[in-house]
Amino acid sequence: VDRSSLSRGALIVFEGLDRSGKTSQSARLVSFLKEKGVPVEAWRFPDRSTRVGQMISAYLANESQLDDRTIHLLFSANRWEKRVQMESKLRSGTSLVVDRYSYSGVAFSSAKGLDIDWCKAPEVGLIAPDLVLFLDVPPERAAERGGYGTERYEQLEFQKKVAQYYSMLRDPTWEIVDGCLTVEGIEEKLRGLVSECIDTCQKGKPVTNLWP
Ligand code: 2DT
Repeated sequence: VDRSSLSRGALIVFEGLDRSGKTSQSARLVSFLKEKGVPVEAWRFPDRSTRVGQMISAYLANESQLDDRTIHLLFSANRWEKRVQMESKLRSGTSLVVDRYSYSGVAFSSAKGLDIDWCKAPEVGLIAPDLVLFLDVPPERAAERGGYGTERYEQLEFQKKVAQYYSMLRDPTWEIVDGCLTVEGIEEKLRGLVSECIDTCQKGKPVTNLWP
């Protein structure tokens, strides 16, 4: 028996439009898990700390121009450069709560007009999330929330397209959570879903790769 797989951590991903509450809910979830003594780390993509991440960051801030396929592959490379570390964290029992992952990669690039299967291809072989928490907020409602920033993509018309592509990416690992509930209401739902997921992973659910 491979005992290491009996206590692996869970890969939990947050997805949703800009201003859907991902970042604050993932922070609340991570503190909750830490208080319970669950080994957990908060991750996010893009990871702007790497050299690839710095190229992405400059692009998002409109400080550099890249064609749509080039930036798509950089976002993917930014996940690939973290894959080994991701797998070893999970196998050593640490759960990861990740703000955005491959679904953002595909939804945002295909919203620009790139072919969805072309967009999915470079993600094949990355670790598949055990749970995707999609915070569902209509684009119009998200736009009303304190306004967007100045980065690329933070515009209502574009966000509407992203929402359409997100809905094509739903798979059995997704839980759609109503992002218009109260902060506490959402938090409560997330806690239940995540505790169950961590439990299943501890009991030996295998680590698999994209796409499910
Ligand atoms: P944040 O505001 O969450 O840092 O997102 N994006 C993100 C992509 O286009 N492709 C990807 O693979 C990922 C992870 C979504 C920065 C923006 O980058 C977009 C918003």
